[in-house]
Amino acid sequence: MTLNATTINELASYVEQAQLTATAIPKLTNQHPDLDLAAGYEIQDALRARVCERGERIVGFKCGLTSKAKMVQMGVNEPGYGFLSSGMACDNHGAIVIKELVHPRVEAEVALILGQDLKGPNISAQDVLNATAFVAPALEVIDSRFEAFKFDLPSVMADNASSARFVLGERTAYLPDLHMPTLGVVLEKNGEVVATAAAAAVMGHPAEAAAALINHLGKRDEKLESGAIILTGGVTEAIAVSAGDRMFAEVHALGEVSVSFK
Ligand code: OOG
Ligand code: MG
Repeated sequence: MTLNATTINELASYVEQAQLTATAIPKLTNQHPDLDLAAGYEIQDALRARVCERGERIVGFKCGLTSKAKMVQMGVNEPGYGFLSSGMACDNHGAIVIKELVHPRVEAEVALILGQDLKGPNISAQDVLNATAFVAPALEVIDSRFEAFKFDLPSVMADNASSARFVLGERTAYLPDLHMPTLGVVLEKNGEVVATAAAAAVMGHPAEAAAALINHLGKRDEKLESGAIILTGGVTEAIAVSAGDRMFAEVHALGEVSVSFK
């Protein structure tokens, strides 16, 4: 790790304030060029502790930058991971207050909900599927706190992988005959199709992304608990939204999910 504990805590507080006040800040590596990926995750851990101190619960984790479309859009070539807290969850077909966010973008994702605890580092996609109780269509609202939505991997992991809000559609019990890679995903903005993909866009299989997340956490001696929600990553590029917009996604065999912005 490249930064000392005091700096890690100060940066976690800086990012937290940017999140709470919906204020754009320069990416952290501008001021701290020695901030590496390990330090980025240390800041994310300190941020997680602060969110829990505020009374929120951790309800799951997310994978980010797991599809080619997302990596190309953001100019990054490796996935990253973040936590999902109770305050980020929004009702399906509900509304999000846009003033609480800096410059939100919406992604269509496949969510998995575990029915058993899982701990890495040697978890396979098949292990994930064996432990999966439910699947659901999801919309993730990401909101980089960094100016112009521009960052590098250490900065974005310090900002909890741009996590802001998420919406789950109805959960379906996961049955092993569901072939996830060929599930079609259609993302619409205000009734117009804006992006399409198959779930295989995420590392060939969304469970591969979930396994990578669990192995990442396992290396840090953390497990995912039964009931945890896993967002496996946007299957297409993220779509910018403003007040009045409604985003809708349908995932074949899983159903629909929508959210509007006011
Ligand atoms: C990082 C988070 C990406 C995804 O699903 O790929 C993400 C970002 O693009 O700001 O959530
Ligand atoms: Mg995402």
